[in-house]
Amino acid sequence: AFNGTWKVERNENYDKFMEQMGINVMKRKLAEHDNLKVIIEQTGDKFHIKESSTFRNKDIDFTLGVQFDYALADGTEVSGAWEMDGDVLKGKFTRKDNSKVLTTTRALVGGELVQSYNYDGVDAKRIFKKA
Ligand code: MYR
Repeated sequence: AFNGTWKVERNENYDKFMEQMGINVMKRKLAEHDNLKVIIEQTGDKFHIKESSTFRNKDIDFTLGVQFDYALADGTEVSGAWEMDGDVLKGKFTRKDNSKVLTTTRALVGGELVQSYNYDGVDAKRIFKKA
């Protein structure tokens, strides 16, 4: 159901979230308008994701329930895993530099892909439309 090409359409509280992550204002301004596109291909428990933005192009492979390493666009390294809870993807990742936890979910809501983020008490959302 998550399969497809998704383009970010709007953000909610993303600037505050990035600020909490420690990202400086210049990078935050750029990141608000990063034109993020994710192509999701799910086969059973396995996901292949092609991420592209004004920052970079990146391919990510993971299996539900299996830990993997991931670097955010600003270089911050995290390690964690995605799991499926009903129709919702739930991710829990730990920053390697300070051991703080970032949680994220992906859910389909009214034909849109809603990705939520929480870090250190701050919530944000990015909402994607199918391309
Ligand atoms: C993926 O499924 O797309 C790859 C794994 C995602 C790991 C965690 C995502 C957190 C992204 C936070 C970005 C915010 C930058 C301040």
